[in-house]
Amino acid sequence: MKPVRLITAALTAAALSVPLAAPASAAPDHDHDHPRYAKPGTLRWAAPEGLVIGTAVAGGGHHLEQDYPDPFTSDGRYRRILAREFSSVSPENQMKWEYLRPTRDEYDFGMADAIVDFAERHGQDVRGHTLLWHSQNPEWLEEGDFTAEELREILHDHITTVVGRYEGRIDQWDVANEIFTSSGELRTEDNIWIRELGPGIIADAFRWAHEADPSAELYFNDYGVEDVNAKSDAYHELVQELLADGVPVHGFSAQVHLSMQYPFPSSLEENLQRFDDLGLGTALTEVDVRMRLPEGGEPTGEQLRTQADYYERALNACVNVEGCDSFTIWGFTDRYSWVPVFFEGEGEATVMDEDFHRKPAYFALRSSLLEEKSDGHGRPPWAGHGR
Ligand code: 9MR
Repeated sequence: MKPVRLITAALTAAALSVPLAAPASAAPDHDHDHPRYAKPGTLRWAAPEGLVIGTAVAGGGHHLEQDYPDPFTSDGRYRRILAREFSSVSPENQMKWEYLRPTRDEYDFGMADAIVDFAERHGQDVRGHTLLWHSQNPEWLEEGDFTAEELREILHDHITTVVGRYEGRIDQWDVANEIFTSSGELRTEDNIWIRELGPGIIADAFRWAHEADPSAELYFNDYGVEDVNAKSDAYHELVQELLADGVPVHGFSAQVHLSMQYPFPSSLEENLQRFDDLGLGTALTEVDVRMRLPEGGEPTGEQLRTQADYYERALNACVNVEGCDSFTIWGFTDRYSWVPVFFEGEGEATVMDEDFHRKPAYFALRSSLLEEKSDGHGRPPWAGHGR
């Protein structure tokens, strides 16, 4: 195999005033609610012990086609709120294959390193997203003419290199993302790994990730699995098979991209609970609640109240399940949300408006968190960890 070149200087460290240091090997002690980080009045401050409140870190993907510069590196106000409000971050695009792998022989860790460094400086967890997916793969991979043996080696090298680089620094990895269709069939056509290497590659991906970082919690992550339904049933079955085979699977997460056109997924808690009952951690990883906007683009008061209610119910489902230890929203400001770019006529899906003003959904989350904290329903220290 050719030597692999690491590009870390691609992102100017000076511009970020972040040293591009080699990753530490020991797991940091995340002091999420240390007063130095968790200022009174913020979401992370309101959160009960054992539950992290996360957000996606805007950059890459749809942002590249917008008329603003990279939010994470260029928007000071955005960065301040990111640090202040949240105790966990998920790179929105910056750890996907198309970002990390410009060519077969190169890794570009510039942005991923910057996010992990940022998180450490602000006492935040990191959720790594994602290692095995059918989407946002580079062309050299999707269009390449590789043998099965070569593809296996490419995936092994990727997982070993990426997970190993952040050993002890990434708390949860979305190892396999969106591997089932809505009817609960494995994506044997559009997922290159499953198509070319067979379903057994899923177990291998978890094994390789575990070898590279035994302290990271390894997750299945998907959308449309909020309710008990055919798709979440498929995960429930697969996970039991893998656990019986001793495969290191530690968690199941629902993305929770909701639309107010549809009723709230009322069996969310029941669904998380049945994975919890298998001994898995659970998490909500990409929560947002979009709405159809009236003429003029401004949501009505009633729409904002309904949205707040959806957010609150999603949070409560997680809070009520003991091992659900991470509640992450997919961006915190409408300024940078993926929603209007992907759904014509819909938007306003996040908890802050375009000018970072907090919406009813923000306050609903905060008061629910506070209530939970003051009720003394602090979550046991083992919640979601190494059970
Ligand atoms: O928010 C991401 C956006 O910037 C990208 O353009 C898009 C491309 O697929 O991916 C978005 O994030 C997705 C996430 O990685 C997986 N779950 C669905 C998310 C929304 O599409």
